[in-house]
Amino acid sequence: MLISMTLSAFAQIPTELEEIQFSGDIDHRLPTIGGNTVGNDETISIFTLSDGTALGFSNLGQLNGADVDAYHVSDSCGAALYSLDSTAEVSGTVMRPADIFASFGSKILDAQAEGISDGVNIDATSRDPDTCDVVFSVDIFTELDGTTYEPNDLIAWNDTDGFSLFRESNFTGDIDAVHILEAGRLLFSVASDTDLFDLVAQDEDVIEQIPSGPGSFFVLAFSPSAFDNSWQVTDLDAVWAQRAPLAGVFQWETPDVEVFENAGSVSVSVERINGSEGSIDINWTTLADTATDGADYTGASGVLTFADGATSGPVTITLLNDALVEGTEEFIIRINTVSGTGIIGDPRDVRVIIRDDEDFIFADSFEN
Ligand SMILES: [Ca+2]
Ligand SMILES: [Ca+2]
Ligand SMILES: [Ca+2]
Ligand SMILES: [Ca+2]
Repeated sequence: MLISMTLSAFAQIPTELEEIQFSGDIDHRLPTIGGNTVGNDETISIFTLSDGTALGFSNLGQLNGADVDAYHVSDSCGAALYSLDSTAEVSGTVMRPADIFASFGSKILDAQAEGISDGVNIDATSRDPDTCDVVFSVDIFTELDGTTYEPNDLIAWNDTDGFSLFRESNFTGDIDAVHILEAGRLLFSVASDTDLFDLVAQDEDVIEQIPSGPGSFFVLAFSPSAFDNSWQVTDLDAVWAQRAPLAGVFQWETPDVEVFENAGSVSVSVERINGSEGSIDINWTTLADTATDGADYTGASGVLTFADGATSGPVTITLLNDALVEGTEEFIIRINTVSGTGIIGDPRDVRVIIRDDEDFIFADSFEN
C-alpha cells in the first residue's frame, strides 16, 4: 500500500527538462548570455533551462520564405527530421509540406510515394523512443491507408508497416509540435490557444501530457513568452527536448534488521529505484537509540557513492560485544542527504536491533 502510494506520487511529477529546442513561425527574440538573439521561422533555438539562455541556428540554407514547422534532433534511431510549411528546395531536392526529410536533403517520409494528398501539411514530428517509428501530425483531416486522421491525432509511420494511430487526443485543436518522451509521456504545442481542461494552452506553450490511470493530465512544461514578450504573437511550431537524468529514489532495502551482538558487524543496503542515471552521493550517519555508541556499536557517518547505473550499495557498521546481560538494544542508520537530483525515499531510517547473546547459553560459551 505504502509502495503504491509512493510510486503514484512519483508518477505525478512533470518531467524535468535539461534542454529544449524549438522553432517559431515569425521573427522573435530570446535571451542569450549578455543580450538577445533574434530568430526567424527557419531558426531552431537551443534553450538551456539551467541558465535560461538560448542559442539560435539555421542549417537548412536559404528556404525562400518556407517555415520549418516540424523538427526532431538526430538520435540513436536515425538522422534529424525536418518538415516545412510550404514547398522549397533543400540541397537540390524539392521538399513539399508533407515531406519529412533529413537536413542533407534526403527524404525520410516521401509524401507522394506514401500517397499523402496535396494540400496536407505535416506540422509536427518526433520519433517514438521505443520503436524508432516516425511520429507526426497533420494540419487538416487526412486519409492515410483508408483511415482518416484529425489535426490533433499523432500518427506513427515506418517503412514496413505504413501508418497507424499513435495517440488520439481528447481535446479539440491542432497539435503543431510534438516530442515523445518515455513511459507514455509526451510534449506538444497547439496551433492556436486551446482549452485542455486542466489549463488553457497558448500557441507558444509546450505542454506535457502525463498518463494517469485510464486518462491523462496536462501541465505547462515550457513557455518562451516567460523570457521575451515577442513570443506572445509568435507560434512555437516545432519542438524537441532533452530530459534531465533520472537520478532515482534512495532508500533502505528494509526498515529494520536484526543481528546478534557477537556478529562483529552489520551490513544494510541502500537501494536505488525509479532511475539509475548519473553518479550520486548518499550521506548517512548512525543515531543512538537504546544502544550506546562506543559500547554496543561504533558510531559512524560516511558517503556512499552510487556509480552511474548502480542500484544498490551497502553500509557496514562495527558491533561491539560485551558479556553483560542487557536485553535487546537498538540504533538507527539514517540517510541524511542525497546529492544532485536524487530523491530520499522511504524508509529513510533503518533500525538495527541488536540481540543480546548473553540470553543464550550456547552462544555465550563462544565469547571471551
Ligand atoms: Ca518555424
Ligand atoms: Ca510541414
Ligand atoms: Ca497537427
Ligand atoms: Ca504551437
